[in-house]
Amino acid sequence: MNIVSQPTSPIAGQKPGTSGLRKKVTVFRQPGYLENFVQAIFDSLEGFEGKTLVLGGDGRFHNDTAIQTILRMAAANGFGRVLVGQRGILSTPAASCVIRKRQAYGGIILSASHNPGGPEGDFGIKYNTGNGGPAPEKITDAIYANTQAITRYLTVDAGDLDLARPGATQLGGMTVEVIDPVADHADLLATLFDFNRIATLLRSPTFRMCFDAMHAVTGPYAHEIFVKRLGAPAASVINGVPLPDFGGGHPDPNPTYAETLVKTMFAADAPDFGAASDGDGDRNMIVGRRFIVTPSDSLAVLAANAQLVPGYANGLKGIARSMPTSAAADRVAAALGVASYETPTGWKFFGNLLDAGKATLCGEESAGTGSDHVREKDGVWAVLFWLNILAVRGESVEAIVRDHWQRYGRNFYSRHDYEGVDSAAANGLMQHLRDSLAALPGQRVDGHTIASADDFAYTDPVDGSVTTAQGVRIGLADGSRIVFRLSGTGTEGATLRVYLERFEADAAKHSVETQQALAPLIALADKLAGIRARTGRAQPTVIT
Ligand code: VG1
Ligand code: CO
Repeated sequence: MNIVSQPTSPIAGQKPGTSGLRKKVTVFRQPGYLENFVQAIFDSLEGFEGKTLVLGGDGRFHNDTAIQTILRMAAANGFGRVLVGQRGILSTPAASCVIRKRQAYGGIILSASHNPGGPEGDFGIKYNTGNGGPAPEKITDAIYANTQAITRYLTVDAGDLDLARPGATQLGGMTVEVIDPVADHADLLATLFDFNRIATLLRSPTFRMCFDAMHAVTGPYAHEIFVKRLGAPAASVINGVPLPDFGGGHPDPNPTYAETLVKTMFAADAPDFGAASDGDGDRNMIVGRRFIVTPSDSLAVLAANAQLVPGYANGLKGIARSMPTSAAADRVAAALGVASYETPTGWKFFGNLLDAGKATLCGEESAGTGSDHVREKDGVWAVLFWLNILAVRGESVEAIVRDHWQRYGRNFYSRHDYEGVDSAAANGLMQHLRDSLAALPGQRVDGHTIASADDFAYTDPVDGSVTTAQGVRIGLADGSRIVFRLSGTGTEGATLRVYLERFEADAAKHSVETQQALAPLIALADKLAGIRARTGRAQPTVIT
């Protein structure tokens, strides 16, 4: 088979963000766009000749075409074997699981996660290393540098392969093995949780669950695990068929976009437990009957109840959370006497802590939770963790969370997103905040005393790498906090994220509505950053 060296030239803007390179499908379909980036990945790697690459995606529009292109390029670049999910499907956590279990050199995951799909939607690609986790910045920086210097990409002269049936075929000197996308991941999850106990709960006539796969990648995983292995009624999984455009929806499991689930869980005859996952299956949303669990609280509750779950019964090594995530998990870590870590946003920053055995559980306020079983956040894992806790405690989701607040206090928390803001306005707002940092501490504004103000920088405790400019943090004298940062996953304009947090020890005040409890902070955020004036937005696009 002919290896073709195709001349090409750099394409601007191929800089990976929080989680890989994300652009509009129309951008990815430009000649050479995907090829340049994939070659830049391969050119940043060493010693992969003859080794195994894992390949799969969330099934969104363009997934199948991109996979065929990448297979040809992997063969031309000298990989020995590619393990590709059947029909090109692998959820992000499943890809991480397969990389680890099969000791692959690395993997390529095609996904724009929670971003919408379809011909006018978004597409994305990211590289994961041999530990199964997202490439650290050292590698993503090298990939970006390669995209700016590229002169050729390598491919082979071959047609498309049939990826519908499991089994092996040859592509030039490389073996392509089509694997079951679900089995390895489901088997791993079965080792962590008490499947017998969860099965008893799910088969009980007095317990009902609703899992919304949002027409994204978790449909087949949910069917296999909840329905086939655990015996939940088939109707427990809704929107379970993955569609290239996610049925026109926005596969982001939050109260705004998971509208069907929220309606179901707030109806008079609501099920006992509701959950959803995102485009690529790494996020989770947990909902009780008429009760939404904030992701930051969910991490804290999982940590506090980990001893009830077989895979974590021996204790946690530590708990890591991204900086904007609420400090609820820190309180649990302190009570357990284990270390807590605060990292920049994005799962790639947890990899070293997990590899070094410093952390067992990790979480982000954006509905991502996971553990050292893989090196990605894991939506179905989080759902099983909750089910395991519910099965053991026999209480409602709401009762468990309220009991948690009673014990540890409540970290009122909310994130306000302003999507599609003019980039210059968003950058101007951040610059204005950065310029005011030095003068803020000690100031009194509308009755609040500002205790600290900085732009979050992180020194990795394992390899000493430093990451700067990760978000402006403003701390108040009463322990409340406002964080401002710009999203690194969007494809249109800028998304401003404002994270608000206030601790309340007094259980008598735990039932106050969240936005009301945070109202003084919301007003202060606007005053300090000039959100309305600078963005022209009176309201956030999404509140979580
Ligand atoms: C967002 C979230 C972040 C998450 C990232 C990838 O990033 O805030 O917590 O790790 O998405 O999640 P940003 O830069 O837009 O805030 V996913 O489910 O895309 O893989
Ligand atoms: Co995701």
